[in-house]
Amino acid sequence: MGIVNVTPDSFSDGGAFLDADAALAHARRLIAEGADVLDIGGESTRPGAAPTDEASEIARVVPVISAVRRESQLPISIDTMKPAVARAAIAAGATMWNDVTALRFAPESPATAAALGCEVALMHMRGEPRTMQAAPRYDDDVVGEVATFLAARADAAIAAGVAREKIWVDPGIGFGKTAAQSLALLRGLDRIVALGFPVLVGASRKSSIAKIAGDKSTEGQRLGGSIAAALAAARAGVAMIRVHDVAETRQALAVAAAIGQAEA
Ligand code: HH2
Repeated sequence: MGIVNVTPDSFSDGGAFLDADAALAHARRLIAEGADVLDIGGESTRPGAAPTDEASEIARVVPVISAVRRESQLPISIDTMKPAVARAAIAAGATMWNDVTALRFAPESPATAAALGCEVALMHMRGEPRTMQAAPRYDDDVVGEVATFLAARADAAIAAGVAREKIWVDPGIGFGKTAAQSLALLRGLDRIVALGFPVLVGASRKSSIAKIAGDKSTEGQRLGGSIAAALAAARAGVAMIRVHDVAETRQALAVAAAIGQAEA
């Protein structure tokens, strides 16, 4: 899954793709690099980010989704917590609703997801983006807590009418987690996979990569660590990996898969 941020303040590439034409150019590049899905977002969820209003978010993402859809049949995911934005994005051609609040932001979110009939990614987050990194605490077993939460959110989505086979789950690396907790989740991904839903994981360029590595790298300097996380995720059975660097990640996954294959 290649990331297309249409925001002025995303933690990694914010601002660079604010212009719809620039976002489209970036989307084209990720498609050429071999992305299987594009994740298009118009609101930053970086720690401390200010919320974006619904109309601005729609105005950012819809032109990009429509433009990509005009030239490609690739699945498109809309990264939003707002049901109105999800509705507009799906109408413009998106096929998945990627919700970092796991359909908890608005009371009508689960019913909206059911009515849209699209795929839905349910992500674990402790708190909300503005405050989530303020001393996140878990019981001893962060993986167990996240797995229990994701199972409960999947149940809630199904109860609201979302088809079971449309549901993806995501442990939310870096969302209300210390680097040690994110590391525990990367180590315990097999237990999230065991829930029985396809798993999506995004560790690409996140600050936890630098903290785990013990370096002072900036976002653009975290490709090596991001690839290490992607390989571990693939090994654990994760179905989709959300990344900024599609070509490099694909190459790493291809080589790791080839090495892992029995000799013909
Ligand atoms: N991470 C980010 C945003 N959306 N969605 C899912 N399902 N999983 C993630 O790990 C995830 C996500 C944060 O990354 P990015 O979009 O690059 O930055 P920003 O949130 O500032 O737009």
